[in-house]
Amino acid sequence: MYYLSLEFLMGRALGNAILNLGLEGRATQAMQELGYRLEALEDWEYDAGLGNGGLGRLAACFLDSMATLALPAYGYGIRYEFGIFFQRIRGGAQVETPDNWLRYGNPWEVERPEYLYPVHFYGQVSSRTDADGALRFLWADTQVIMAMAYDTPIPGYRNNTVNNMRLWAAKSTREFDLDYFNHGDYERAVSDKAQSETISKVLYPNDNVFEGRELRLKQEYFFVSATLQDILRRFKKSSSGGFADFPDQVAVQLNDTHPAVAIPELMRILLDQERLGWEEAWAITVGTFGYTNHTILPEALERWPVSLFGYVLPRHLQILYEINRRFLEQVTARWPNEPERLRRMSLFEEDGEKKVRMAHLAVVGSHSVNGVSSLHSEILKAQLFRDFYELWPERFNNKTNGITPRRWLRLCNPALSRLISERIGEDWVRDLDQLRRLEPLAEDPRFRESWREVKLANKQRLAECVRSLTAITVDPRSLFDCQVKRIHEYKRQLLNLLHVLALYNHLKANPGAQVVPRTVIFAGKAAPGYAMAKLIIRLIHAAAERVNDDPDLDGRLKVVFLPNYGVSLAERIMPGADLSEQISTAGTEASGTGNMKFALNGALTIGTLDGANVEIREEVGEENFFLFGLTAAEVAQQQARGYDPRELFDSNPTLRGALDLIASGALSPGQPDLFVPIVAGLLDHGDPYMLLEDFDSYLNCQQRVAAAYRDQEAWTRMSILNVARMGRFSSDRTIREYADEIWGVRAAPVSLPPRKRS
Ligand code: 26W
Repeated sequence: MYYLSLEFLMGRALGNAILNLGLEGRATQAMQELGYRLEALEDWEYDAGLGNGGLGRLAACFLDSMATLALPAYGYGIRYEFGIFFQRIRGGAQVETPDNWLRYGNPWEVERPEYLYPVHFYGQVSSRTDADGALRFLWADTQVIMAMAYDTPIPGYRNNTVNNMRLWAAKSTREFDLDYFNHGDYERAVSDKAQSETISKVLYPNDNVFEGRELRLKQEYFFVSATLQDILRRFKKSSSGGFADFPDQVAVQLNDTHPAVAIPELMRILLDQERLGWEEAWAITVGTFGYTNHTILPEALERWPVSLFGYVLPRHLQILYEINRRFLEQVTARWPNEPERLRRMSLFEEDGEKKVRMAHLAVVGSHSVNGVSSLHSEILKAQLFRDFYELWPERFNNKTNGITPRRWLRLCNPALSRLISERIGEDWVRDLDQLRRLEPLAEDPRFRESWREVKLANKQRLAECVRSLTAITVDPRSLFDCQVKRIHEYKRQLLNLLHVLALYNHLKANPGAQVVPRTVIFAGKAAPGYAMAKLIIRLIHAAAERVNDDPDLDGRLKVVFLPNYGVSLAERIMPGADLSEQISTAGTEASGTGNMKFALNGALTIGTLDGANVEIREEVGEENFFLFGLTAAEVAQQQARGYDPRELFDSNPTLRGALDLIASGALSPGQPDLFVPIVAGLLDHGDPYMLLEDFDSYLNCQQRVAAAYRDQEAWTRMSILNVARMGRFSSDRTIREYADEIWGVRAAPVSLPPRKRS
């Protein structure tokens, strides 16, 4: 099984390796004897930040689960020299600096110069007829870049299995050395050589927005081409010849469309190199690939200009045309005389600049298409891929995301893990459904007391982290209200902020008000080119400045933005959270996985019926979940009808008060117009994510949250029940479903002979 992904957000490896290998006791002791704390040592490791957000972290959780389930599975991707940028805050604004994570070397990787493959770009295609009368295609005059393998071990949890993540680095070919002899320009020869190695230099920092850059297309093809050469080498080594059983021996999962060029690439290899006929090659290809969709946001869907695609990959463009011709023939056979349907389904978008629709390619070239939560998979069938679902209903399925309980509970929350294991043993680490056995303990006052003590200690740790990162002091007894994820309009950090400003106005108007003290914590990176997201970060800082410094509030409200959110910071935040903000407009968040990390660490969720929130609520019980807002169906209706945010603005004084605070310039002294685009986006540009529509419902819900928090016994009961019922959201469950229903792959457990004592 091969998991192809442009992103793997691994975070740190040391603690995870020690845990999975069962070396915690010995490693801790060894460090102690040397006069160190293991934790302090762990803090020196750079995060491997080779991803943006949810999709990249999901890939990392999947690798952990595949190894733990002893599946014969490989991760394949790119060894970026620079991962996701470091976020710093200067004057309340995001500043990006390069993540030079390899600066001091990387002890976890093994260089494999023996796995070195040529990858071709550009050039021309010519055709000729063979001696045997067959039409052959020749892709010539290409530029060649070498792909060199770097392997990182992926240890399973205490099962003697170590899988492999193979990442490719670009290396120039010797031809670049000979370049000098062609033009006699030594400096240019060296710079051309260096230029050719830029392919694996840097991760594109966009999350959920497509940018059609030539270098990005080259990255996608570079790693796909090297990976397929490696897969074919391994297949040929172990098979008895012939490709008939290729789909039985090989499963390739495409993590979104980013590696979808693998489809025409496998076709090219089978047709042009292995000389198979089209029909046979196509059956093998479709039988091999599965495609996972992770977003329906139109601006995130990959649509490459045909001119660019054909320039970089001319032979692949030809193959796409032929795939499309045959596909549309099939559509026509099923629905004669429906030109509109052909236009909708084509692999090529024809209005305006002609483009390749990578999502359509991925659906046509895969035997399985899945969404990442039940709601999202239904939306795929009913909307984004509706026509395709009518044609091939059997291809569509759901695989609700999950998270690895090793990193996201056992490793990041040792205190809670200890408390749990004291009562139900340690099997939950491998079998998260075991957490159910905590349910009766929710009624035990002494257990609840211990549960609260653990949470408080984790909040103290988080408060210390807040202080050291921001110099802001927060009270661990206040409600820790957390929204941490990429900054994006659809995730509605602004809605959260409107609540903060409404609270602020309320406290200013009612100085003696007895409210539940809150610490509202934000963290997340904005794509460097996403102006509105960056402005939202500035607004959060402006609000923090205003709120935190106001003596009238005497600590009843604090706002904090933690810089440089990533895997390691998440490991600090999740255990210390009371409230998890999962407030995207219904129908926009494919799944979410942060929602699962919070709930597994005992935070309660305030959320919409979006993504996996729906299933989390079903599992933990509606009485243990704070629900608000329109449903996805209501959002769609409302959008079809068209709605007027001004009306809501005029009729709701609380909302008006909060928005006026932003619009008046009061939060940005000296720059009165700074935040005007934010207010204009809501009032003048139609409020596409319906913040105003959900505002009232959200505020009411936050009041229910505060009321619930006052009753600490009841809150703790809910917290315990949330954790007890999270078993379904283990990525072990998710991976078992992929293995059984899509890949047809079974565990290959490793048993070692008993170790000799020395
Ligand atoms: C080409 C630019 C680009 C880059 C990344 C477009 C889209 C992406 C990703 C697909 C965005 C992403 O990370 N999606 C998230 O995937 C998670 C794992 O399935 C889900 O939990 C999140 O809801 C979804 O936003």
